[in-house]
Amino acid sequence: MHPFPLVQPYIPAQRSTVGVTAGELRHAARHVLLRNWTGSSTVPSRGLYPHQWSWDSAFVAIGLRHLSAVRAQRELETLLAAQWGDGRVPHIVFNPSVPLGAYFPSPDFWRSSTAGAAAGAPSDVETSGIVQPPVHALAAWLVHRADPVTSRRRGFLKRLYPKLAAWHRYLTTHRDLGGRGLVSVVHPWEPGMDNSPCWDGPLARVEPVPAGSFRRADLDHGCAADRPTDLDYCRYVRLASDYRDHGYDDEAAPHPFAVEDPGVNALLIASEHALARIAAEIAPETAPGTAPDPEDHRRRAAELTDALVARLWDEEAGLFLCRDVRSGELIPELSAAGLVPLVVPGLPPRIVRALLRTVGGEHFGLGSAVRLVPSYDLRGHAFDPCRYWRGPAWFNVNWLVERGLRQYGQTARADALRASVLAAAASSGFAEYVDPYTGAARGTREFSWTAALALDLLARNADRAGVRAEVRAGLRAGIRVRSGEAAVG
Ligand code: 2M8
Repeated sequence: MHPFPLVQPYIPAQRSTVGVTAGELRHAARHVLLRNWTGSSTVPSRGLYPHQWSWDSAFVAIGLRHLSAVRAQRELETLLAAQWGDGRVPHIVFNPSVPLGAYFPSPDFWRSSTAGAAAGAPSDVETSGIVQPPVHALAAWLVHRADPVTSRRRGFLKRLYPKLAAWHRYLTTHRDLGGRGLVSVVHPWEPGMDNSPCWDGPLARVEPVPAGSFRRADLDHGCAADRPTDLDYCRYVRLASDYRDHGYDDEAAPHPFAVEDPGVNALLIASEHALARIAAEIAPETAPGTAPDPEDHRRRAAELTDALVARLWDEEAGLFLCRDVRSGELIPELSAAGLVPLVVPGLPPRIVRALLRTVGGEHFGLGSAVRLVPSYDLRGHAFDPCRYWRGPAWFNVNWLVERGLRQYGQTARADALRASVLAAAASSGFAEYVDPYTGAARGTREFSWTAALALDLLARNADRAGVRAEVRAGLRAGIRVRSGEAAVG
């Protein structure tokens, strides 16, 4: 019996317009990144997201390094130039030439340079006041590895190291709201999985601002059925404006929404390991007695890993869950964030075995019901294959899981996932996200991290013919192309 009963035959005559060969895909991805480059950084998408986003830029840099080491370095340098004095890296850096109405919440909502002044917000650039997952040290290390000569010549790591270390310090000190050694997020936009069903419970406690008190810009570009609801937005706005009105001061702000998220904490751990490598790399260029100690970062990574397991591992679910810091309870929703810790090296073997079972089991279905990891439980009460982070498959999440599978020796599964990611990126026109069952494109198209991470996966195998064969096999096995739309089985 065929292992993937949902698979439809691939019809070569109807191949997608971006092409299916590795060369064609690389070419198309490069064009997306060129179009979305502003001169100093990359927008996630020209229409829906016309500024610089924090974790988007980290993923973009990981792909850009295969095109231009200097551009990849600049992507991260531009973001970190907007870092606040308290160490936080804001989730959006606003481009002053973009009209205020193009994105909501705009700079006049966040008012970072005034409301955030006491927390050290820069005065020469406007930013948001919340953060996103700390993928940056991992990205910086990967960018360096792509061209160490140029990196050393530009002093890239030496300049970035203190900023990245301060960023991690902000998270581990100001954001340990649960007091147990893990970072809390204080807004659903912070973990990057904006309207995951995991937030429904904690968010229900938040008093929404009156409907009509602001104007959403996202619906000018996206389909309302794919985006968060108006009520979600009224609560997002309440949380962000209360934080702002407390000067973005974590000690003063009430933070009614405080959640320990396994994705955010796992990425912090992976980035601490990267910081250890960066510290070792720059040590010879640093004045004696002032060199950073890689061991500090390894120790912090180990402590965070222990806390992650102690606080968020759920044996029965076979998955890491989110913890609502305000109620003290684990949140009983299965989200792809719980699989992200696969990127953490050195997890206890029983946990790795359980995660590997869960990713292919009935809730995430990888390799059986679906070919890409969905963002949320396929069997969950809130599952929706189209709506934002409530079910669709996202490319950054799948890139992380691919990396995790490979790290834990699951080469064949990682190869299959890579082929599916590449096939879906090609057939969806580098969509922001796709329906995990059909592969139909959702959200915006020509999305930067989709293109960047496709480039990275293409580059991982030096054997171009091998990659081409894999992409073809993925398409043949899992993609149905009809009227310009593709379907992943
Ligand atoms: C989405 O989030 C922004 C708010 O930050 C939005 O919906 O307007 C999320 O998918 C987030 O993870 C991503 O970084 C951002 C830009 O791509 O869009």
